[in-house]
Amino acid sequence: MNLFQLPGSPAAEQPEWAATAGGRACGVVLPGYRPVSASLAIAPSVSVVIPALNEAANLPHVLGSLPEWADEIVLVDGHSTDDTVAVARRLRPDIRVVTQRGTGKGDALLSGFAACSGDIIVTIDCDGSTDGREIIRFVSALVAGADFAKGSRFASDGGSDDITVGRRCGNWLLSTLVNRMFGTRYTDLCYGYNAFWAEHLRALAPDCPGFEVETLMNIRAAKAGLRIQEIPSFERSRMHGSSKLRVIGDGWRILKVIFREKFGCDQKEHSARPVPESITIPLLGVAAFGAAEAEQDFR
Ligand SMILES: Nc1nc2c(ncn2[C@@H]2O[C@H](COP(=O)(O)OP(=O)(O)O)[C@@H](O)[C@H]2O)c(=O)[nH]1
Ligand SMILES: [Mg+2]
Repeated sequence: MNLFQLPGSPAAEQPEWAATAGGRACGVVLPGYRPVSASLAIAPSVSVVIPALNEAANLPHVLGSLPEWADEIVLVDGHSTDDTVAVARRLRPDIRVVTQRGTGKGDALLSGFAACSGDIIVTIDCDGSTDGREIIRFVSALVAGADFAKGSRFASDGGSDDITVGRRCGNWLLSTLVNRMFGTRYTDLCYGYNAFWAEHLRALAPDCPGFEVETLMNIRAAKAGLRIQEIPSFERSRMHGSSKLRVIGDGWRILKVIFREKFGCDQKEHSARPVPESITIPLLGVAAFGAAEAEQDFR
């Protein structure tokens, strides 16, 4: 069943509620709708940010899994020594390649966010473990009312072929710590698959260099009172190459960021933190119809 009016359809067939349905709809059928599934059309533009450090071999799979309705793909190269950039450009001539200034995944994401022009920003890894076909779940949750759609390998039908026993235990301990300290109900703290409205970049302010970036964003989303929805996601094994994460070193950085966010800085200081000049906060022209696919479990 069609739950929305697409441009070009006879006006008489448009259901009365169509112009007002959806939390952010504004009473008119806006240009730019595009169908993303049989029951969902969106108007907001979607940018996908992919941090990549020597991931040339994984790029065909990663780029091939992205939905064609994504407006912008931003690859953030971490000074790769393989042909990551050349392969990306060959596979997707329209891809935006950003070279990060510093090092680390957090630094890469910040560079990528600054280059995005979309209303919605999705982050996805470049190791072949995260499936671009799940992006619809994240976008559905956002257009249905969430501010921050947070991937989780441990919520309902999520899972992982990639995580080791040690990392699973560490993630559980750190998630439990954050939940106790910040009153959240996160099931997965350290996962790279997330999405949010670009207007919340200032609140999320991911100003850290390394793998602690997802933890920082999750904590700041909670501190800013954003509506957070966990999205079940399945993480497959990395396809080629090996993980850049060091369990002890990066675990320690994550622990430090948790305590810093609790005891080291107040909200006033945080919201005053500068955002790179090139981050734009686009005006939203959003309407969501038939977002039945999105779960309404705001955390
Ligand atoms: N640009 C950039 N990307 C990075 C850096 N470190 C990791 N990444 C990317 O971040 C993603 C997750 O890294 P990965 O090694 O798979 O970590 P894991 O999933 O936690 O084991 C991959 O796409 C990496 O290429 C970095 O310093 N710079
Ligand atoms: Mg990985």
